[in-house]
Amino acid sequence: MRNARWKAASRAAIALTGAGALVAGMALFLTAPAAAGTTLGASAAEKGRYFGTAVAAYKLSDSAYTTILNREFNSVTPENEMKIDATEPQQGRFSYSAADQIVSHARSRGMSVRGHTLAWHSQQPPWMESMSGSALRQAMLNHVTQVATHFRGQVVAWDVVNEAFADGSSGGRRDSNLQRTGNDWIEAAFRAADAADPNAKLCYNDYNTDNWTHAKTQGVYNMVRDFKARGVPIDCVGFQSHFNNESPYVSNYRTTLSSFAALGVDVQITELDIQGASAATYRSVVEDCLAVARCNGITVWGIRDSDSWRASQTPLLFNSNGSKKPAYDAVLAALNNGTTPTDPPTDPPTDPPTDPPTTPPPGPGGCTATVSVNQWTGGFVATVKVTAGSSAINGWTVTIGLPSGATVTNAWNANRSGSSGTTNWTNVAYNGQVGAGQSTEYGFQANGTAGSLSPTCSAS
Ligand code: G2I
Repeated sequence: MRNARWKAASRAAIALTGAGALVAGMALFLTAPAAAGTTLGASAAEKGRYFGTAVAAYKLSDSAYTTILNREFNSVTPENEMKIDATEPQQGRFSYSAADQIVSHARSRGMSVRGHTLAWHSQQPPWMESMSGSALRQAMLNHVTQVATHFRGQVVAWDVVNEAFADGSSGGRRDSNLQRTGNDWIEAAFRAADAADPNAKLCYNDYNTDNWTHAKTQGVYNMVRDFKARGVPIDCVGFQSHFNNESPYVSNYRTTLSSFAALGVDVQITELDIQGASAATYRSVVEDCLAVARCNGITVWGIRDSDSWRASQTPLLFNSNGSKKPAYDAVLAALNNGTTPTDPPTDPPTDPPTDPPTTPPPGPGGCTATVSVNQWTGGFVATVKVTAGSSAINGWTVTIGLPSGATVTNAWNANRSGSSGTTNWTNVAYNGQVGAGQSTEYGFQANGTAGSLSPTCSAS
């Protein structure tokens, strides 16, 4: 049953990818480049992905919070409201109001919902914590059935089982009351979820499974391979991706994502946060996901740093005051480029027109450039908007004088000469042609203080 659904879902994904490739290809041949997305959700959607966040129900009355939520994200995961202690605080008495509030907020705004989580050793209500054996097995399966049934049709993907593997070198299961009901408890939970909501994608979700060489990663991989071989209904694997000094991002992360995907499951980054919010690391994570066709979405674990379970590590994309951090700009740029910044798009048009458009002569209208700066202590990101005048242009050069002490460290969507003092920026292959009155954007990150920048633009 799940196989048939799975094929239909895959077909839809392929159709979407095909349309995306066509649009990306067309951009090369139009006078104006396709507008890059200006929010995380819109930009991810252009790549056939979602960009989500964990949401706490009690924050939905905070307008600063919902302004960012509604503007930037197209997927939500209830941070605590769907957990066992929240949904079944007393055995057989289910409580959905906080979770329903989040689901309704999301769905009324076109955002999808990830369900988190049906079966977990942690955040069990006291009645469940004290259970064991077949009574616990039955109670767990009933919980999965009841909750998945309540949210049927409203949750696109469920973290059916969360964090069932042990840390360290064993590569085996974590000890817990659920594990002690028998090693097959995980597949039993998946089968119950499948019966209750046949259309939801069913995921296994865990942390410290990012490094391909780690025993825990291999343990989960072997379980998923076994489930696929035996027809246990699993559709996806969630990588929480809480990166910090003890558990840092590693360059083999992309290998991990692609290796799991090769088993025939979707992969999703489900709880992303990065200690210190390095823009470069955030960018790498996004690029890794985009490089894997079955990595179909990214969720960050909170909106502002003050919303984070690890607030002191300032690991998120927005400052506590709601302003965008450099990591935000890096994520957005990575989503828009779809590959390493400054590289050309990887999706060549599959059917190039037989008569490529002839290059129009340079027009008399020239171009103008404006810059917006996101400054923080010790550095800034500048977003430069190049606008063609009364005629289409075929290329552009922007000159920006940087104040002393300001040094460019990183750039996207433009070629650069000079990293301090006078800097010159020219279009890359895919954003030189700009229609009359149309715009394109590039950006750079720099150390130091921007002050007031006055870019000039010349067209060719
Ligand atoms: O621990 C980080 C995450 C790891 N992966 C699974 C996620 O479900 C988990 O989320 C966190 C939430 O972000 C926290 O908000 O899970 C914690 C509990 O394991 C959540 O913390 C709890 C506190 O422990 C409770 O005291 C508090 O009542 O949040 C509750 C609601 O604010």
